[in-house]
Amino acid sequence: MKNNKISAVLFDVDGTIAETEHNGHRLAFNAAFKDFSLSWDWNTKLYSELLDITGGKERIRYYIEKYAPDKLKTSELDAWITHVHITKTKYFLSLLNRGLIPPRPGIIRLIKELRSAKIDIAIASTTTLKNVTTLLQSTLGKNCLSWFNVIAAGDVVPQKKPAPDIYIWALKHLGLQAQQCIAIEDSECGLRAALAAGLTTIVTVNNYTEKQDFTGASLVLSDLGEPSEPFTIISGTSHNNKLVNIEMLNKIAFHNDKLT
Ligand code: XBP
Ligand code: MG
Repeated sequence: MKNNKISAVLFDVDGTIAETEHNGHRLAFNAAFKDFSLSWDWNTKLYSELLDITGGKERIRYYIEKYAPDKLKTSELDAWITHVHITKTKYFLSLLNRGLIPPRPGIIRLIKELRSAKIDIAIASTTTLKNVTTLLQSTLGKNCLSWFNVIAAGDVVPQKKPAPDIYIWALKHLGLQAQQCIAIEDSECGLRAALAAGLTTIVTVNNYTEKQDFTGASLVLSDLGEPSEPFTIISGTSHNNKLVNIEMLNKIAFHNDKLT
């Protein structure tokens, strides 16, 4: 980190850039299940458990193994899951394209600030690449993809979060060391992945993740905050800042605080 200044920020997508899970992915899974004449209904309580399995295809397989073992007899089960997942992605993209999934507070502000300051911006997500690009474009405008130095998503690595692979892949393509960067995550799985890649990590919680264990994070916040609506600190110190901006990110990275 040159002169105590960060070189890049790596953003998780689902739950961090937008609240995509409850009224996005979950609804899309349920809509796809209907198309396949399945009576499966992923309600809030069940989905909260299923979120421990990152990746939609992996999540469907886990559900089958635990709650619908008869389906294990399906011939070419992996291909069948992929087929269901393609339908699920179609529904999810349609929700995004209808503007039904807005960005979380502070996201647009911080990304624009990083861009103006020429700090690298990267994405490290478990979700399908097309979901990421569509969400970014519906949030930041059609031409925004060039703002991102690296978009790491989905199946580019075999092991999804909490494995560090997607962060390691993103750092390699940024050409940066973890110590020069900060990750922003929303979940314990995501935090574990970022920490295992050596990244200082800030967590912005949501309804699904607020009770999770964020040991090792540098700071846990309600959200990134806006000038008119500062964040709430859940744990850690914000060094007297009321919203996450570059000045604060540099302090967090330099102080190297870690929650125990
Ligand atoms: C996000 C996920 C994703 C989505 C589904 O985790 O777990 O799997 O729920 O996306 P993270 P796909 O925010 O930690 O990246 O169905 O496209 O796999
Ligand atoms: Mg997430």
